[in-house]
Amino acid sequence: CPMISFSFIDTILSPIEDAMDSVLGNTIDPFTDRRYIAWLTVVSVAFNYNIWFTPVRLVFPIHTPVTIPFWIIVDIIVDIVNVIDVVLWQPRLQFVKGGDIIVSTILNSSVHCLFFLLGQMDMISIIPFDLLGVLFGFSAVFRLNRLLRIESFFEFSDRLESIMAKAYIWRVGRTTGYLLFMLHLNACFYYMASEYLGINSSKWVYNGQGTAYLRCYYFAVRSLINIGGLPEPGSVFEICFQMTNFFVGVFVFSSLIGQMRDVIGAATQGQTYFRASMDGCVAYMNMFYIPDLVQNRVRTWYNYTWDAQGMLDESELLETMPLVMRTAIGVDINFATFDKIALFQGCDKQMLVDMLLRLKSIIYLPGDFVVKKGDIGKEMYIIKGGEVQVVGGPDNSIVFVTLKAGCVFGEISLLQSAKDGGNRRTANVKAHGFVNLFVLDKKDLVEILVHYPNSQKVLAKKGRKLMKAKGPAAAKAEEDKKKGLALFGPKPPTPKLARVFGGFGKGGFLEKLKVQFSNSILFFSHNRFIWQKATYTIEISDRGSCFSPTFLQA
Ligand code: PCG
Repeated sequence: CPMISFSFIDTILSPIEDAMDSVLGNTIDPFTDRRYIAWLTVVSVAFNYNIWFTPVRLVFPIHTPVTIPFWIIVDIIVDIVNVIDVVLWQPRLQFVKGGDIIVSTILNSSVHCLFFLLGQMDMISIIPFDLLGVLFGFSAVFRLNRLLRIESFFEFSDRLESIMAKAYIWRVGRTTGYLLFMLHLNACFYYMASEYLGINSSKWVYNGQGTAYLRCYYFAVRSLINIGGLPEPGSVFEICFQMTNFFVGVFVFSSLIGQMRDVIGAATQGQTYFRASMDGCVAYMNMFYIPDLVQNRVRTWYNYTWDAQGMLDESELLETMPLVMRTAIGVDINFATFDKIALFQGCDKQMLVDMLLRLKSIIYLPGDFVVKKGDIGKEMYIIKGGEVQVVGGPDNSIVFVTLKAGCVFGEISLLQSAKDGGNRRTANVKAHGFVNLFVLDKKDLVEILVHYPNSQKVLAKKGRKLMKAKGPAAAKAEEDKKKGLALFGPKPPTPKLARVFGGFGKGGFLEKLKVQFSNSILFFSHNRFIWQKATYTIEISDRGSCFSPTFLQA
C-alpha cells in the first residue's frame, strides 16, 4: 500500500474511531458478538424502510410539499445509519481468508481504511445521489442505490437465526414478509399500469376513488392469489398484465407457500418423528396382542421421555457432530457431576472425558427394576435425575439405600472378573419414581481403560473393596440386619429425661434418687415385638435400683 498521508481523513475519522474503539474494541467477531447482531437489526430496519417505501414513493403521488420535509428527515436518519455501518462497523469485522481469521488491521490507518472502503460494493450504496434532486427535483429514484444493501438484511437474518432458540418463528415471519412484499410490489405495478392507461379510463384500471394504495393492494391480493372476481381486462395491455399476474402468482406464491410448509415441517420434525415412532410401536404391540398393562407402560415411557428431553435419542443428535464438539457439550453438561463421583476419584481426567462420550441416556419408569440380583453385570449407571432404591428381602420390601442424582450403581459386578462369578449383580435396584440414567457399557469401559493402566488399577482396587463391603457376604449381613429391624419395628427415639427428684431421710441426707425418663419400650404383643411409648422411673437407693414403667397410649 503506497505510503500516502491522508491527514485530513485522519483528523475527521480518528476521534470517531477512538470512540468506537473504546465501546466496541478494535475488532468484532460477527459470528458471536451480540452487539453486532443488535446493530444489524438497526441496519436492517433502515434497509426495509428503503425497500418498502422506494417503490411506493416512485409510483404513488405521495411526495407533496407537506410530506417532503418528513421524507427528507427520515431519509437522512436512515442514511446516517448506513454510513456508520459501511464506514465504521464493516471495516471492524473479523473475516476468514484461506482458513485464517483475519483480525482486521484496516483501522490502523486511514489510508488502509480508504483502500478497503473503495473496494466495497457497499460504498456505492451510500453515495448521496439524492443531492441531484436539487437540480432535477425531489424523487425517490435517486435512492435506488440504497437497495444494494440487501446483503445486510440477509446477513441479519442468518445471524438472528443462528442465535434464536426457536428460529422457525423468525423464518415464518420472514417468509410472510416476502409474500406481503410481492403483493406490495404488485400494487405498485397496478397503479403504474393504471396511470399509464389513464386512471378510471376503463373498468379494469384503478378508478381513482378511495385510498389509492389500499385499493391497489386489494387488487394485487385478489389477482396474485388467484382469488378471482376481478374486473375483466379489455385491452391487450390489460390482458397481458393480468395474465402475467396470474403466472407470477402461481409460481411465486406456490414456492413461497411451499417454503412456509418446509419451515413449519422442519420446526415440528422432532414431534413428527416422536409420533411416528410411538404409533409404529403401538401398532406392533397391538399386532402381537401385548397386554394392556405393558402397552400402557410403553406409552408412558414414550410420553415421559419426550416431555423430559424433547427427543427420543440424544445420541442420534450428537453423532452428527465432530468429536471436538461432542466433547465440549458432554464436558459442559456432565463433567462437574462426574468429577465428584467417589468411584472415579484418583482416575485420569481424560479418562472421564472419554467415558462421557460413551454414555447413553435412558429413562426408567416408577417401579422398574434397573438391575436384578444374580444377573450378569454388563453396564453401570450414573443417576442424572430422580432416585433409585437398592432393595432386598423376600418381596423386595426392604430398602437398603436410596441413591440420588450424581450417584453410581451397578459398578460392583462390572469391576469384577467373570472368573469367580464376581460379575453377578449383588442386589436389586429399583426406580423410585421416574429416573433418568446414564448408562456406561462394560465393553466401552474396558476399551477406555486399555489406554489408562493407572486408572484401571485404581478402579480394580476400588472394585475389590466394594465387593468386600457390599458383596454377597456383606449384602447377606445387611439383609439380616434390615430383617431384624423389620421384626423389631423402627429405631426407638433417644430417652428424654423427664424429671429428677430426690428422697431425703433424717438430717436432710439424700437417701434415694428418682429419675424419670420418657421414651419407648420394646415389648412383646400379639406374637411380635413393638415399641410402646412409655415413661419409666428408675429409683436408685443404697438398697439397689428399681425400674417402674408406665405405658402411655401408643
Ligand atoms: P452391582 O453391579 O452388584 O448391582 C447392584 C448394585 O447396587 C451394586 O452393584 C451397587 O452399585 C449398588 N449398591 C448400592 N448400595 C449397595 C449396598 O448397600 N449393597 C449392595 N450389594 N449393592 C449396593
